[in-house]
Amino acid sequence: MSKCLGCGITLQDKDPNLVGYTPKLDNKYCMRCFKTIHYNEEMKVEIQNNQNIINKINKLNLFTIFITDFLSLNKDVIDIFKSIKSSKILVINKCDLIPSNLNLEHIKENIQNSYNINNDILFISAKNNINLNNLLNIIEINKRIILAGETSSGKSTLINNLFNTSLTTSKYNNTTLDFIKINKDDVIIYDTPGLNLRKKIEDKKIKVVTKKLSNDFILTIGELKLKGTGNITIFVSDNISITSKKEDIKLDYNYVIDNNSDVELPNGFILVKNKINIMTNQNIVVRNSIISK
Ligand SMILES: Nc1nc2c(ncn2[C@@H]2O[C@H](COP(=O)(O)OP(=O)(O)OP(=O)(O)O)[C@@H](O)[C@H]2O)c(=O)[nH]1
Ligand SMILES: [Mg+2]
Repeated sequence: MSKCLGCGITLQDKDPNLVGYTPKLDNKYCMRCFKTIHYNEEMKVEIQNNQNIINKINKLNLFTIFITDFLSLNKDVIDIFKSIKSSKILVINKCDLIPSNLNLEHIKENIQNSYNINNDILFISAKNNINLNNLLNIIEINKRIILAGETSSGKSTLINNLFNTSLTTSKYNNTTLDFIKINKDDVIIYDTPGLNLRKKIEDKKIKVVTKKLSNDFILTIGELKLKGTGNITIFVSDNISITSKKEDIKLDYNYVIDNNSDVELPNGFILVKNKINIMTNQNIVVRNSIISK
């Protein structure tokens, strides 16, 4: 049975409604990849179970490059990173989007402290070829590698750039459907299906917005509603809407947030430099700030 070169799924010519369909079994790509590559069309598939993917990664037990990006980094992502048993490195991709006034070395130390991890962290841009030589050195040393991480974090883009492969990449979620073993000279690298932790949206730009909170107006950032006192700076994907208006709703959760903290958001975070009091419509997770001094 041959596999699609783009997403790793086993090819089949029986059912156009199932994954892996191609009208001719000697085609190299499935219909879904063909449509993604040529028409940038989204064809949704059933989402795979994260734990199954993690179990398979742990069973292979190879050096793991775990990819995330600056806005996606949160406790859920780090918990999954920690659950990978082999030697590993945390790679923060899409560093081309990080505001240039932020110090990456400083952020790296803060991430290690905030999340209590002692693994190495590397900032790269798979798309813009930033810092890829350092990653290549790590790959050369370890030789047998798994690339894992959230969907749309840029795993397949990275492999294509490093090894001149033609894996399917797209702005949509769940592009890669199965483990894909790539052999290049003396290196073996596995691309893997992305993990699904929340709806990942396309990150074109990071929006940085400073707001003065008030008890009279409700600030809405994506699905989070809050009011309170003090100043905050919001770092989110520019697709996330931020509005402030009078609203007659009850906010049930009360928080005092300390100096130099971040409130995690699904696609970003809120920087709190000086202590604030807020009320919110949902539970929030707070960490020691990864960018504050
Ligand atoms: N700005 C920016 N975008 C990137 C970078 N790397 C990848 N992308 C974009 O991120 C999106 C997802 O890339 P993929 O390589 O398909 O991501 P993936 O991790 O393989 O996704 P799955 O196969 O769904 O797990 C695409 O739109 C890429 O162009 C980067 O370094 N910077
Ligand atoms: Mg992929």
